[in-house]
Amino acid sequence: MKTIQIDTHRTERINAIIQQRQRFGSQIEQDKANLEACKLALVNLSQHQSEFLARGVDATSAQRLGEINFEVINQIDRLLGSLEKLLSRCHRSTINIAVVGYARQGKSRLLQSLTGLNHRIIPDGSEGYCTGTLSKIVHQPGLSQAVAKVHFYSSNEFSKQVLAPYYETLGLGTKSITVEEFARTPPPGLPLEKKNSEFDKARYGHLRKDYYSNIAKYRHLLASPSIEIAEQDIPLYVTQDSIDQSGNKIVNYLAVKEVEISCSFPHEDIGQISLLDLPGLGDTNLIEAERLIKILSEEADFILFVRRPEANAVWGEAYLKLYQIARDALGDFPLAKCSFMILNRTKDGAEGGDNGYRCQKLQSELKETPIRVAQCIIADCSNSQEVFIQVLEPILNYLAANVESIEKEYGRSYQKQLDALYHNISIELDKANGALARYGDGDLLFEQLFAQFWRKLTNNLENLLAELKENRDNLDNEFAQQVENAIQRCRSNTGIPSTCEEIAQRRHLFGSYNTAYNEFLHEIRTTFLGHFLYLDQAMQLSLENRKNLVVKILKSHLGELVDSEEIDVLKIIYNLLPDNANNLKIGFQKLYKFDVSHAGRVIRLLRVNIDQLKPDMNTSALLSPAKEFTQEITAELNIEKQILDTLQKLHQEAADKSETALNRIVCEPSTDAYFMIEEFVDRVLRAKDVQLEWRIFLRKECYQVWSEFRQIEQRLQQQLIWKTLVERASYVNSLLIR
Ligand SMILES: Nc1nc2c(ncn2[C@@H]2O[C@H](COP(=O)(O)OP(=O)(O)OP(=O)(O)O)[C@@H](O)[C@H]2O)c(=O)[nH]1
Ligand SMILES: [Mg+2]
Repeated sequence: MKTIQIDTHRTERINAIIQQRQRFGSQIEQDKANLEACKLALVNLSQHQSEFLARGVDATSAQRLGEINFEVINQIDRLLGSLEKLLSRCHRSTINIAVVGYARQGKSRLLQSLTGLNHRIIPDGSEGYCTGTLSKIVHQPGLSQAVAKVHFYSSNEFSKQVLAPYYETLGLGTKSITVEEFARTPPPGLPLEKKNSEFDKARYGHLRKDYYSNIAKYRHLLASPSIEIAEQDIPLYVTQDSIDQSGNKIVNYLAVKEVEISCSFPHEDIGQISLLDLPGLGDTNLIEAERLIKILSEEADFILFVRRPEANAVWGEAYLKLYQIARDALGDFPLAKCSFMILNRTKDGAEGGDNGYRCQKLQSELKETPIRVAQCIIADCSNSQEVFIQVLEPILNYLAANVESIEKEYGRSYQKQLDALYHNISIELDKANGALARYGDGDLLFEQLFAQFWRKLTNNLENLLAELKENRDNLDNEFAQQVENAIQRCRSNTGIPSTCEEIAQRRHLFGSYNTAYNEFLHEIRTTFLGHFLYLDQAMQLSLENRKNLVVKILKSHLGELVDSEEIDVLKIIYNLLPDNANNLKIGFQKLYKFDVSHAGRVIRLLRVNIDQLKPDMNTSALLSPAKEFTQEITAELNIEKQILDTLQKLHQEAADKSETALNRIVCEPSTDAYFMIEEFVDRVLRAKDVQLEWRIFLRKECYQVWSEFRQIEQRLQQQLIWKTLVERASYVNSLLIR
C-alpha cells in the first residue's frame, strides 16, 4: 500500500501524548503494587485468623477474631481488576479511536478517510446496515495486504451475551436459553404488552428473522476457533449485506465477536492510532449497544459520535437515548472529555443532498441537550483532507492539551475507590489490632482463672459441708458395720473353755481352781478386748474418707500441682504453701493431722465395762476368796460346771454392756467429720485475707495448676506474630492514600 504523506510533526505529537499517558501508568503501577502488598498482608492475616479459630482460643479472642471481615480482600480484587484495565490503557502504544452512531451515518466512511484505507478493509454500505460487527483496525508497517483475525462467540457466550439480553428485554422468558434450544424452537411470540411497541417489534424481528432463521448458516462458527483471513474476505465476516454467488445473504457476522484487522496505513504518521469500527446502532440492535459500548470502555481512548443530519433533523429522543446508553455502559470512562460529535456534512449529489444548514443548526443546538462532548465538529466524512484537518487535528490538539486532566479524571475516580478501600481496611485492621490484645496477658489470664477457681472451690466445699452437716447426727454406716462385726466376733470367739474337762485339766495344772479360774479371766478379757482393738482405727478411717472428699475437690482444681491420690495431698499442699500463708497452713495442717485413733476412745469406753473380767474386781459369790474350793465342795457342787457358767455369764454381761456403749458412739465419726471439715473450710475460705494467701500461692504455682499458663509462652509468640502481621497490613494500607 502506498504511503500518502508523512507529517513528522503529527507523529511527534501522537508520541508525546502516548508517552505522557505512560508516565501516568507508573503511578498506577505503584498503586497496584501497594494494593497487591495490602492484599497479601490481609490474606496472611485471614489465614492466621482461621488457624487461630480452628486451633481454639479463649472465648473473647475468638469472638473478636470472628468480627474481622475479610470481604475487603474481594474489594481489593475488584479494584485491582479496574487498575489492570487502566494500566493496559496507560501502557498502550496506540491511541484508539472508536466510532459510535446509528446506521448509515458515515462511520465507516469516516474511518476510511482518516486512514486512507479502502472499502475492502473498512467496508461501508450504501444500502441498509453495513458494518455488522466490532472491528479493530491497527497499523502494521510493511504489510502489502491486510490480514484479519476473526474471533467467534463460543456457544456459551452466544447464549449469555447475545440471546439472553433479547429474551430478557423482550420478556420471552427468564430462563437462559442454550444455542441448541434456540435452534430447535423459534422464540415465543412477543408478549401482549410489547406488541404495540414499534421498537420491540423491530427488535423481535431482528432476533427472529436474522438470528433464528439463519441459525443453520452460522451455528457451526460458534464452535470454531479464531481464524485468519485475507483482505478480500474481510467483508464476508464484517458486513451485514454481503451475498454469495447464488445471491444468498452471508450472515457470518452474526457469530463474530470481534475482527482484528492489521494493515499498513497509507498515512503512516497516524500509525499509532488504532480504530474501532462499530456496527451502526438502531432500533433493532439497541440491545447489543450496551455490550458493544462496554467493550469500548476498555479499548477506546476517544469516541467519535457520528451523525449525518437528515432532513428536519433534531436532537430527538433516539439520540439522547443513544448517548445515555453509551454513558451508562462506559462506566468510569470520562465520556464528556473524551468524545467529539462529528456532524457528517454531505454535498449536493450525495444522498440527502447538501446538509450544511442542518449541520450548523444541530451544532448550535447541541449545547441545549444533555449530550456532553468535548467538541462538535462539522466535516465531510468522505473527504480525507477535510477529515484530517477538521477531525484528526482537533482530536490531537485536544488530547495533547488535555491528556493530563483526562488521566487525572481517571485517577480521581479510582483514587476515590482507593480511599474508600483504605477506610474499610482500616476499620478491619482496628478490629484485628485489638483481637488478641489479651491473648498472651498472664496477669489477666491469672485473674480470670483465679476467679473461676475461687468460685468453684467455694461452691464445692460449701456443698460438701452442707452435706456433712445434714448427716452429722446420723450413724456412720461403715463404722457401725465395723462395730457390729466386732461385737459378733466377740460373742462367737469368747476364749471361754468349751468343756468342763478343759477346766479340770487347768485346775490340775495349778492344783487350784482359783488360780485356774483367774487365769481363764485373764484370757477371756484379753480376747474380748482384742476384738475391739481396731475400732479406734476404724473410726479414724471413717474420718480419712471424709478428708478424701476434700482432697478430691482440691485436686480437681489444682491441675498438675499434686498428682498423688492419697491423703498426703494435704501434706504436699501444706509443704508447697508460702511461709506467710498462715491461715492456709493452719487449715491444711490441722486437717491432715486430725486423728482420733490415738485417743483410744473405744478401748477406754470398753474397759469400764469389763471390770468383772478382772480377777481382783470379780465379785462373784461363788468364787469369792472366802470360799476356798475343797475336795468335798468340788465334788458336791460340780465346780467345773459352775466355773464354766460363771465365765459365760460374765462374758455375756460384758458383751451386752459393751454393745450398748458402742451403739452410743456410732454417730461420732459423722459428727467429728463435720466439725473437722467445717474448721478446715472456715480456715481456708473464710479467714481474714485468706483469699490473698490463695492468690499468692496460686500465682507462684500457676504453671502447674492451669494448662493455659503452660501455653502462655506459645501464646505470647503467636500474639507477636499476629501483631507483626497487623502492623505490616497497616503499613501497606497506609500506602494506599497519597
Ligand atoms: N457522499 C457521501 N457519502 C457518504 C458520506 N458518509 C457516508 N456516505 C455513504 O453512506 C453510506 C453509508 O455509510 P457508512 O460509512 O457505511 O455508514 P456507517 O455509519 O458505517 O453505517 P453502518 O456500518 O451500517 O452503521 C455509504 O454508501 C457511504 O459511502 C459522506 O460524507 N458523503
Ligand atoms: Mg459502518
